[in-house]
Amino acid sequence: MVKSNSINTQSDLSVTDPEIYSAVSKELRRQKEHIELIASENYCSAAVREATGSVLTDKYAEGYPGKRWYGGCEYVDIVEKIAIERTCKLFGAQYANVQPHSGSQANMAVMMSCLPTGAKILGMSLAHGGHLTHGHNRNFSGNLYQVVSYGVNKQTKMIDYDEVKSIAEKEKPDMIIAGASAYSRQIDFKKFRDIADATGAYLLVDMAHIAGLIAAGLHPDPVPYADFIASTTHKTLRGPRSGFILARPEYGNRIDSTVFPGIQGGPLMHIIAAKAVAMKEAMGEDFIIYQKQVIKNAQVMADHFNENGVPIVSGGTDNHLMLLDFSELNITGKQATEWLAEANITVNKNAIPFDERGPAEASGIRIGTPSITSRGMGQEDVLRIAEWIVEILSSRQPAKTAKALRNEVLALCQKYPL
Ligand code: DSN
Repeated sequence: MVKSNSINTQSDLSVTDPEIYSAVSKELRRQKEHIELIASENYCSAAVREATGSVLTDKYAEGYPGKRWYGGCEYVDIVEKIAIERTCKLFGAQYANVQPHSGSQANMAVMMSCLPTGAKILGMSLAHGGHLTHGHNRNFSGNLYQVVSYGVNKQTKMIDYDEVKSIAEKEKPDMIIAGASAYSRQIDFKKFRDIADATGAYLLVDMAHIAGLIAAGLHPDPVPYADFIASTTHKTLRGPRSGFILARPEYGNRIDSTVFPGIQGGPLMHIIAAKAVAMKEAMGEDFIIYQKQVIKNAQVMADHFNENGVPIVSGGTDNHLMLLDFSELNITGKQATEWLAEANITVNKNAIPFDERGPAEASGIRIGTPSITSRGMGQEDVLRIAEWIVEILSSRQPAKTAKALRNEVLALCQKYPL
C-alpha cells in the first residue's frame, strides 16, 4: 500500500494532472496533424525522449564527473562522461562541455569565459539572419559587450567576406561570431578564421542550426578553425532541447568554470543522458542518409518556389532552410504564417535582409525541412507541400484556399505518422 506521504512513482499524468495531460495530448495531436516547417524544430527519437523522462531528473550533480559537490553521482558521472566522449568523437573535437541548458547559455558561457565586460564582438545582425545572442541590444550579448555587426551583400544576399574583413580591420573586435539562424548558404569558416587571425580576434562558431549537417559531413567543418563552437542539440542534430560547447582544449578549464559555477547551477542530467543518446544516433549511417534527404528536400522546395513567383533569398539553399522573399509581393510574413496555419502548415514569419517592413509584419517566412524529413517525407511529398504553399500565397482568397486544402494536408500527415 502507498503511504500518504510518499510519492506515487507509477502515477499516470492523466490522473495526477488532467489539465497538463490535456494540453500535452493536444500538442501531440497538433504535431501529428500539422506539417512542421519551422527550421529550428525536429522530432527526437523515442529513445531520446525516454532519457529526458528518466529518473535522472531527480539528481543534483553540480560540478563535473569525478568532481561533484554532491554524493551519489556515480551513475550520472557515467552518463556525463559518455556524453562528452560521444560529442567529441562525433565532431572530431578534443574538448566538449555538455552542460549548457540551451544554445543561448552555450554562447553566454563562451563569451563570458574569455571576454571582459565592454569587450567588442562582431556578429551577423539579427535582421540579416544572425541570432539574438550575437549582439542584439535586448540580449545579454548586446548589454555586456560593444557590438558591431556584419550582414549580407545587397545583391547576392550572401555573406560578403571582404566586407566582414574590412569591418573587422576597422573595428578590431575581440571576438568574431560566425553562424546564423536564417541563412541558407554554406558558411566558410576558414575565411572567418583568416579574418580573426588577421585582426587578433577569437572565433566563435555558432553551429546550432547546422550541427546535424556538420556531424554528417554535409557542411564544411568548423572544428579545425574555431576557437569555440556553441550549439543547440534539438535542431538538425535531432536531440533533446539543449546545448553544448566544443573548444580548443586550452580553453576547457575556463569554459567549465564559466558554465558551472559561472552561469548555471546543477546540470540537467536527464537531458545530458538524452544528448548522449542523440550523439550515438548521429554516428549511424541512417543519420547521414537522413541529413542528405533534409538538404535534397530543401532544394526541391526552393526550386519550386523560385520557379513559381516566390523567390528565395540568395536564390537557393545549401542547407536545411530557406527564406521566402515577399518584398515584391503584396503579402507580409505575418499574413502568410496565418494563412498557412489554416491549412495546418506551420511556419514562422521572418524578416529578410534589407526588409522595409518591421519584424512584426516582416517580408518573408522561413521554411525548413528537418521535421518533415524525420517523418519520412521525400521529394514528391515536399514538392506537393511547396505546391500547396504557392497555391495559398497566390490565391485571391488565401485563407479560404488554405482551409480547402486542409484535408489533403491531413492525408499526407496520416501517411507519415509520428
Ligand atoms: N529560436 C531559434 C530559431 O528558431 O532559429 C534560434 O535560437
